[in-house]
Amino acid sequence: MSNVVNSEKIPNNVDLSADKKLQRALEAWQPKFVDWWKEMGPEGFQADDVYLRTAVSVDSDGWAQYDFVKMPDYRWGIFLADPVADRTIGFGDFYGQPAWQTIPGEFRNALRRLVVTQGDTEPASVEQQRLLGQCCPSVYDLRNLFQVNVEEGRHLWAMVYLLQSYFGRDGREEAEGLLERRSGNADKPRILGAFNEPCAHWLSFFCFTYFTDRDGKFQLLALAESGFDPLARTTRFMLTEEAHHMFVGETGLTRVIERSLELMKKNSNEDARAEGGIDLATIQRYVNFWYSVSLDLFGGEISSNAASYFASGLKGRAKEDKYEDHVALTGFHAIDVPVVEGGVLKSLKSEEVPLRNAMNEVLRDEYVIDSQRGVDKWNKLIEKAGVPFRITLPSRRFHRQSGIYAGLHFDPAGNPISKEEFETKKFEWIPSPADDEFVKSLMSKPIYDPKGMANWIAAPPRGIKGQPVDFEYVRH
Ligand code: BYC
Ligand code: FE
Ligand code: FE
Repeated sequence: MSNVVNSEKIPNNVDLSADKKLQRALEAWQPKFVDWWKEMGPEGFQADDVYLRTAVSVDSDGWAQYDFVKMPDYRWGIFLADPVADRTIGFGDFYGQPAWQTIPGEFRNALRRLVVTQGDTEPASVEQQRLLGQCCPSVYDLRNLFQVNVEEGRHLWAMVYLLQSYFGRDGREEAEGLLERRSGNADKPRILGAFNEPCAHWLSFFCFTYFTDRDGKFQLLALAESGFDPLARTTRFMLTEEAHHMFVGETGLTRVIERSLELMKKNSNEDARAEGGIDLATIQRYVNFWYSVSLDLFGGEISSNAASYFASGLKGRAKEDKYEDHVALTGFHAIDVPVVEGGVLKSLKSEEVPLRNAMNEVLRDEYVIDSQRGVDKWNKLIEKAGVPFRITLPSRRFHRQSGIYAGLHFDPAGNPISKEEFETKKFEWIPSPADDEFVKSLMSKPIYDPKGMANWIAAPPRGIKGQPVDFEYVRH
């Protein structure tokens, strides 16, 4: 196991004190990060004691410590999963060669771009979520929000460590840039679409952590295969934390649905909204929205960028081991390509795309399957309650802003429709401003009493780390 140093300014298991130049650069970035956190992190809770887990090692049993901490004092550290002895590159043109401990010059730009794109999403999500504490459904949920936030902060540290140690001056500039862009800001937006969307209430938060953090899971799995070993090791450890973020999303949506079903039973018209809950049709619209913007995060269906990332050994497929052919120079992947004539979408045509160019789509396929799992569980609950409604994931063509379906119009089943039809029906399918207002109105009074639980959500079955559900997780 690698040595962990928790006594230094920056906790780490990378022997930071042996590299004074790097240590100084990171220690110079640290106060800027804390300033960013105070400005853009959870608003109104910076002085509170919060019951948080902190990564303190990469030991599979006991990697985290739980204790009360004020968020600006959180010990954001740099942890890389333990090295695999004699690791070789698992895919692409360099298949079988020793993994790289430094960056081959010709891949420097591509790799920097991947690391910056990954890094940019982490602070972006904290910015998107910064006001949610002020409309929280319970102290338990408030704590989970902050847990996700501080860990996204640590993920930013993970990428900044790579930038500062392997990319010289460019890396230092990129590290500054990561603190300068702002989610949703027209002049200096975050890089990827979904990370500029407002996340104004907890229904969006749960959809975000279910769908958007799940893109994180798959992108991290793909980067964990990287031939650049420090990137592989850092993303492998990030995945340990990621599981909790998706847990928050999945159980959050489960509890909203449970409560909705209870409220429907109470109401003579089975109207959950009339009882101060969120009806299933509204939940479906938020699922449609966050799922579709998260599908965009996988990049274009046919992508020469993806092909060259794979060829160069920079970014593989999730769980590359389970594939037989790691070179992927001969295979094809069928993609339904739009046939557009005179600006009008005529039909879809299945095209065999060379596998390397379809790597974004291969990863998206895995994501679609993984996303369906939670949906199936929700539908079991709904079925058990005797309610005929079913939650569905829309077609991957629906409401896309990037890739081959962007700019075209499809219904949730994936049938091509006209722009006019889409405009007429869109608020049956994605949330309207009125939906946002309604959902926000349910959350106008935050619950800061540990014994309380908002009316629109069921209580969780258990608390955190053996504590009761009504434990005072945040001393506000
Ligand atoms: N929005 O070849 P294409 C997470 C750009 S989430 C805006 O299709 P490529 C987290 C693209 O940059 C995981 N622009 O794309 C979750 C390119 O621009 P240029 C984040 C987009 O390069 C929750 C052009 O469109 N990690 O960790 O194959 C909370 C066409 O490029 C978008 C990563 O993303 C978009 N959605 O793939 C906290 C991993 N999509 O070249 C954290 C690193 C594409 O024309 N990134 N573009 O200027 C990558 O692997 C790739 O960059 C992408 C895009 C998969 C994102
Ligand atoms: Fe993250
Ligand atoms: Fe996450």
